[in-house]
Amino acid sequence: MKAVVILPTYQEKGNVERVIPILQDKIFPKIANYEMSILVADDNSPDGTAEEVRKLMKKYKNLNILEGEKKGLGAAYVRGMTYAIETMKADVVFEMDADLSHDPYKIPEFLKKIDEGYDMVIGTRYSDGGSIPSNWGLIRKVYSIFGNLLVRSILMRFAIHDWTGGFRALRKEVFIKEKPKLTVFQGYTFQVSFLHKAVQDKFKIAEVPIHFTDRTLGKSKIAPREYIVNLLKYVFTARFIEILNSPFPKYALTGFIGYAINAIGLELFKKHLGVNSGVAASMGAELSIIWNFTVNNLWTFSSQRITDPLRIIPKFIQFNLVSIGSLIIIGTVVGITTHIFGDTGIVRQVSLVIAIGFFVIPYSYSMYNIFIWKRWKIPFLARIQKITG
Ligand SMILES: Nc1nc2c(ncn2[C@@H]2O[C@H](COP(=O)(O)OP(=O)(O)O)[C@@H](O)[C@H]2O)c(=O)[nH]1
Ligand SMILES: [Mg+2]
Repeated sequence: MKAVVILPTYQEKGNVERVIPILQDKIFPKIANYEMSILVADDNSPDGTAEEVRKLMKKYKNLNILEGEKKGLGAAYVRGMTYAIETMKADVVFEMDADLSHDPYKIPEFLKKIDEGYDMVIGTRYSDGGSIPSNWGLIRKVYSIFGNLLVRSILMRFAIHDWTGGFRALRKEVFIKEKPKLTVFQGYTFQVSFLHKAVQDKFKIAEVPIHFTDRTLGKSKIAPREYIVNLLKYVFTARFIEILNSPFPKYALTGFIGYAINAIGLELFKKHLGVNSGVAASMGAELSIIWNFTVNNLWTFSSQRITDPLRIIPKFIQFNLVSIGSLIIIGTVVGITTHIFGDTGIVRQVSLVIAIGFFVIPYSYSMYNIFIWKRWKIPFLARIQKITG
């Protein structure tokens, strides 16, 4: 198997001089099962980075350089990975900063994960055994930690601890599959978008804890403001598209119609059956529950559809229990708000909307996904999920 370490460089003359000999003389000789090479992806650095690399190429024959226009980090990686895979015939490519922030001695650990069958290996600073530099100021640490936490939360992907880092190894299949989708975000956002696409496509991802060290030579190329704007743009848009493509819009439409069925049912049962309002409302509610269960089962969660007649009845009972939870939520919220703000029509209606929007929707959508149709596998709930059939 062939592995290529890609070093993107812009103005890193002093650093390539140091990192390349370490890789070639100290790391590569220790790796037996891979044929190792380096590809420097330089963007015509004015400081003579490329000349320095060409000098080293006389000594190291598996050192290569690919020069291009400066279009940002992501573009350099896309260009580098394409060249490494198509021309150098790499099976595995590494992303690694050239400024020695990433410890080259960790490379064998990444390859071990690849050997274990993982498709992509992520160096993580924010999990046990990893770290960011202790000499960073408080503000910088907070930015780094919270920025990363924000990405994890918006994308709702908590299993991966470090989204923004750039020390990674991946099989060529991952890049070949994701390359067509990597054209928009060319800067540092490349790291988040690339990883996100790989996660969406269910590539197997492993983590290796790393200690990130501050560079001692040269300057960081990151433009924080531009980076933050692009990053937020990416995570919000990507998450929005994920929600649109999820069962959520169907669930919302079904629930909205269910609400109308409940309201109309209440009036019709009262008028035609002559029952009192409480009974008519309950009948309307049950009709709406039957509607929600049927349509969600046939349409919203069609990929998890329950068809076995023996399972339908217990599932329907479970579904009713979940719905009772919604009723309790609505009763509690409306009860409390009318108690505090006065029992007027406007308070009742506003608090009903709040109860549904902020509590019932997250509650019922999660219950459906976790317990009824089981789209979400939650590790610590696995046993309860099993018991609930
Ligand atoms: N080819 C290329 N490399 C870049 C570009 N921007 C950053 N790099 C390289 O990417 C690596 C990480 O960049 P750095 O500025 O150290 O980012 P930081 O560690 O987040 O501050 C370094 O090796 C840089 O030289 C770019 O536009 N083109
Ligand atoms: Mg750096």
